[in-house]
Amino acid sequence: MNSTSPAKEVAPAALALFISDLHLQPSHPRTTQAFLDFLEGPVRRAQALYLLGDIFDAWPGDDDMALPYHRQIIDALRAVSDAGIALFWIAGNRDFLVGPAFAAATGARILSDGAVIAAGASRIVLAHGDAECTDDHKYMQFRAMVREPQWQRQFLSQPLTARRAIVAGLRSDSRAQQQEKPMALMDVNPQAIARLYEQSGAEILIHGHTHRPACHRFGSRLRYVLPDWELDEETARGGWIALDASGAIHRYDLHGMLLDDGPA
Ligand SMILES: [Mn+2]
Repeated sequence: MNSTSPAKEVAPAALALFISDLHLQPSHPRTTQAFLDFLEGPVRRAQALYLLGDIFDAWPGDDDMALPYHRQIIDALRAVSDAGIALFWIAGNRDFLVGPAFAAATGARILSDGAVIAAGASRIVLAHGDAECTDDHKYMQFRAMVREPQWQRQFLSQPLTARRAIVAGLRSDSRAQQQEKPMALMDVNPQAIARLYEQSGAEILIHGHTHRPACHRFGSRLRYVLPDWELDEETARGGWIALDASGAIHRYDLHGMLLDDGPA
């Protein structure tokens, strides 16, 4: 089986794949289908899939799992874990209310933001990325509030219909604010990133959130930023990061084509 040309040889078997920021929502059918195809395709040749936040554009609580749209996503994730592929989940700023019932239904393990995994001889720290956007003081205050267990209990005690409306309102507020905020506020803060390396002891960081896909190098430190997925607008974008058995990390575009980051 050596007949594939290099151009067609995409997304080889991997130890782990990393994605974030799909912002899945019923009004984005192409993005949703691309995610389902990804779960059926490249993910099946991996041993683990790490979902690093904002997989859903909104999540009012695990009792919304019965919604047919959510059911479809959950069933597709369940099929992946049933196939023996480990699923790991880190909350984003949109889907931070995903909880134990979702984890049980999908077979995913929920990790804390800043979790560290081993990759050969090196360590990789995983984060959504919102906690490192410390220049956005208003957001950091909001984040501290909504991550409090007491706030979450109180929020989840409201009727589902009310929560759906609140979550939809938060989304449109955040979209309006994003248009007013200076670009620098919307990116990670260098000191916050430095702290993440120091606290974790890792030299490699993978995060999403900023929608600015890249591979940044600072001396021996590497910072990979995941792309967001958007196939319902004119220019389709998306992609993932793969960790292979040798500990090498590569970025892939939406079509599974390798993006060249040059020598490591
Ligand atoms: Mn985000």
